[in-house]
Amino acid sequence: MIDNNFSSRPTDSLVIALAKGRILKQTLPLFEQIGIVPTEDVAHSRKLMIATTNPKIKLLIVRTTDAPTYVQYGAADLGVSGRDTLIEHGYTGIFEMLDLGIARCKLMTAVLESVAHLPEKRLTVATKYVNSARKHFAEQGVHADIIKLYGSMELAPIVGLADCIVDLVDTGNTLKANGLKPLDTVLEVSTRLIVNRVSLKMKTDLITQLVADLRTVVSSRE
Ligand code: PRT
Ligand code: MG
Repeated sequence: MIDNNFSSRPTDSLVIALAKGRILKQTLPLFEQIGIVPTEDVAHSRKLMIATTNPKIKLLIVRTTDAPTYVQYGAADLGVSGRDTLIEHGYTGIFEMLDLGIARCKLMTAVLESVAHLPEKRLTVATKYVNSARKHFAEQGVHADIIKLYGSMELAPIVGLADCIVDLVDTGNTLKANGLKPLDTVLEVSTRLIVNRVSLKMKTDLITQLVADLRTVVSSRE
């Protein structure tokens, strides 16, 4: 059991884990509106722990799939992560506080354009989203062997590795460019603000205020 050792941590400051890439790009403008601006250029800096204009708040810049893990173990009090990633992680030690409404997309099944519908046999499915895919096909009563891939999922049906893939779709251009088409929606995805369960107890006032401020910004955008 990992000791989070919260007793020796300052209760008057917060560490927030932010996923690199599109989530980071879309989160920074929200944070800016509540007075949290990184003191250096996050996109170009090699630093992974970055101070902000709010002396109580530091940012950790992490891999997309690692954000929930930093929050789970209390290395970060809060985090920003896609619902896709959170469901794969399983929400252990984590509460979801707010839907930030950014980086929206869908987790979908997809097949070669020439395929009219999924064959009625045991399927081979390639995906990075093993848990979501397994649950989806179980709910449909379809036997599916899942092959875990870490990227370039679109290749799998082309080279005969899988009958179908489960991947994120936004405009659909990536599927189309590879001769694939989307079939069913597995999950509606957007980016969520998450909190470590112990941090929420120890730093209730700071966290409640931050969530309230962000909620105001998010609802003013809807
Ligand atoms: O580097 P990594 O493999 O982790 O992912 P990435 O660099 O593609 O994305 P990143 O790290 O910037 O953010 C990933 C998170 O953004 C996901 O966990 C989602 O919550 C969210 N998100 C929203 C997306 C997309 N939209 C999205 N379209 N993440 C990835 N995509 C990719 C998708 O995987 C596919 O390759 O974009 C392609 C499809 O886009 P369209 O527009 O061609 O359909
Ligand atoms: Mg990336």
